[in-house]
Amino acid sequence: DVYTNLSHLGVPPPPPRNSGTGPPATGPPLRDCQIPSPLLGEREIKQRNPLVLPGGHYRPPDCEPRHHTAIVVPYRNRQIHLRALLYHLHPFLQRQQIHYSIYIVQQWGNSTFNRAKLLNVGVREALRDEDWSCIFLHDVDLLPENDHNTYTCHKQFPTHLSVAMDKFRYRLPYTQYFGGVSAVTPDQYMKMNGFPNQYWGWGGEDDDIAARVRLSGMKIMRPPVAIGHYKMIKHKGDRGNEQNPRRFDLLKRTRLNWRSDGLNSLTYELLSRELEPLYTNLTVDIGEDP
Ligand code: UDH
Ligand code: NGS
Repeated sequence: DVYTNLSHLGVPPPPPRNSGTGPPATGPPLRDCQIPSPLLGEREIKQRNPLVLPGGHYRPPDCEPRHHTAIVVPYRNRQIHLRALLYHLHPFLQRQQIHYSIYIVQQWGNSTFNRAKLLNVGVREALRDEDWSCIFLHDVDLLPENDHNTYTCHKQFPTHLSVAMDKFRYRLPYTQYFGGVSAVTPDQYMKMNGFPNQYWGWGGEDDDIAARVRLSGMKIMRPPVAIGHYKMIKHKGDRGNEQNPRRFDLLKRTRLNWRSDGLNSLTYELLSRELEPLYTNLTVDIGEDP
């Protein structure tokens, strides 16, 4: 310790410092902080968002909202990511004065994950609740970083929002990329016959959705790269969502299949619909890869 070496020069010893492991210098000793921190729970997030109603529903209290947006999140077994998303998204959407609800569409069971089919279920169930003017399709691990990235829809065409993700060094990885966060109006969704139901496992379903946009006579709108910034919470691949080896074959056939596979061929069983304090929890049996 440098002070010990200076004591012979008359330099007074330092005040006792909190070493980080022992008790603090004054007052009674503090108890160890709990792990995991109890301040990170959904109850605490609810306290920070007192105007959010059961089901994760919010309406600006002091003005008539111009936008009515449902946020649909395909989900299974990502609790830490879900908390971070709720912590971040509720205040973000309230700052934008949007009337919104958050829907978590949870795939029941252990069959291979099917992101696009869960999105179809989410859109259909959200539209049972309200006449949403815009539906956001939102991965659980993506946090918008710019308040001016508004969670609203373009009147004519589907929008891709996550154009600059940190993991792609804030650039689009390729021109047709449509993964992460996107948005459609109910009309646009209908026009493209929703999303494919046949992509079990990781990859390709977002490319199929992008192809549907084009095949149904629309194009993709995007915010400027400087606005569409997202942070992705780092994670490894999930068990039950291994790369889909059939994705390249399926993509070759989007042009033939998009009219017959999608919203108009969707079947599922809704097992429960719970109004949690911060979101609507839809648990759904979507079957399995035949
Ligand atoms: N999802 C779940 N649970 C799962 C799988 C996927 O909730 O078990 C949802 C979640 O909303 C996720 C989205 O589906 O954000 C997309 O899945 P993903 O995060 O696996 O896709 P992404 O392309 O990650 O973001 C690729 C796998 C990362 C492997 C990296 C190894 N280097
Ligand atoms: C493409 C995938 C997309 C995926 C994108 C980014 O290759 O589904 O990479 O992946 N398409 C196919 O596999 C056909 S990422 O870097 O996030 O792992 O979204």
